[in-house]
Amino acid sequence: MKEEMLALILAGGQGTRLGALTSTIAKPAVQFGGRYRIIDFALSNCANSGIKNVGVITQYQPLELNAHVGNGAAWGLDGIDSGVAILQPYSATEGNKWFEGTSHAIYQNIAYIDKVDPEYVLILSGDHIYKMDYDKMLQDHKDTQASLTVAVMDVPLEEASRFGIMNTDISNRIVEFEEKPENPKSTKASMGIYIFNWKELRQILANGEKNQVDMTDFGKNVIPTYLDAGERVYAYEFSGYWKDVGTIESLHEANMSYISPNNELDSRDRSWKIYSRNHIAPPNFISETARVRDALVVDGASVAGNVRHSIISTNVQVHENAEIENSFIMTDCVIESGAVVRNAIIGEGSRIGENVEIIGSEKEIAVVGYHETVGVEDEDR
Ligand code: ADQ
Ligand code: ADP
Repeated sequence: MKEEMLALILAGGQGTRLGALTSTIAKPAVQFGGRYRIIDFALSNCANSGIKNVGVITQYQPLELNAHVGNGAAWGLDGIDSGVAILQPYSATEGNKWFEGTSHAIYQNIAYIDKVDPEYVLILSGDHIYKMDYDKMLQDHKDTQASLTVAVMDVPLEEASRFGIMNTDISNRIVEFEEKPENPKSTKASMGIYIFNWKELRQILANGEKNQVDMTDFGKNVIPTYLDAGERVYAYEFSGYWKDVGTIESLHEANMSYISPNNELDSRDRSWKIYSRNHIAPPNFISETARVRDALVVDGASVAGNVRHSIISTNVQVHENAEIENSFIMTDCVIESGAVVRNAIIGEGSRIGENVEIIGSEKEIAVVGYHETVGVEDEDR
């Protein structure tokens, strides 16, 4: 089976900066927007861009992610000529060899990629919130006859040192690239989204292994190697909404900005839908005592308390006199009477007891992990 472009989603990083929210769940499987998980954005972009085969490279806490992605049916990726493969690290003969970095993770999956036999590979991160047509990027890659195309965005100078930063010439050819520079000289940032000609990348990764040259990471090793070799490396400029939700604050901010129907992501755009595994739940119920403003309330929720500028996910209960403000409440939580939740993220299945206060600030968002019970008397459980 010959495929033009295979997408590989890197979904294995540990995500330590998300603290309690990634203690048992890989970052791409963390919930978003009341009905999604973060990886839905990359998977939906693939489906909407006409990509048929997607490999999801996992490593850390993959259980929830595997269950969520399943056979890919939710994204229409379960056809005769399409599919999603969950790629897990396996024990090599010399011991347990886990994926070390982004390009090493690709190297470990050469057998799978060869089986699909694509002309091009599209490398994506599983933890970005955005909508992007990868087919346009592929067109650009072909037009410039590039060996490698890197999607780029302009970022604020004070954030530039978190990214791969580059300089380009007038034709958008990358002439300089530095991974997370201390003193960035430009604001053109890599989005960690790459299109490679597979044969070439395969060769470079294999040579690295053979000659014991470090080829662990795309930003640190592979891109500089391409540039040193004089390969045609081009920038593909992206200008829409794009958010790397790697920290609690950025995850909170992305969720809060998602509430408005006129959000920057344009989440109600019907020409580019975001799909997810469908959990059927009864209609949400808003009781007579409830006061709900500026909020997303998802199926199965029942609200009797006060909710303002927040996301109430599937099957959440907000009891009478509970108050929720500027917060993201994940699925299956119970917020009991008199509890106050403000500037917070409450993880799946948690219970906030009567009159308990979970209060953060815009700068320091309060977090409750998964299936936690806060301040509930023993006899109530
Ligand atoms: P970072 O985001 O810092 O920079 P990194 O954390 O190494 O890159 O990983 C990117 C993605 O790959 C993440 O989704 C991560 O979870 C996943 N990942 C990492 N190691 C993995 C492994 N061994 N197996 C499977 N998945 C793995 C990168 C680029 C920068 C660019 C930013 C944009 O290096 O140049 O600016 O992305 O966000
Ligand atoms: P099913 O896939 O049949 O719904 P699960 O046991 O996986 O079965 O999940 C059911 C529960 O999962 C529901 O109570 C629902 O609240 C919750 N759930 C988990 N993740 C999500 C999500 N991302 N969006 C909506 N509901 C979710």
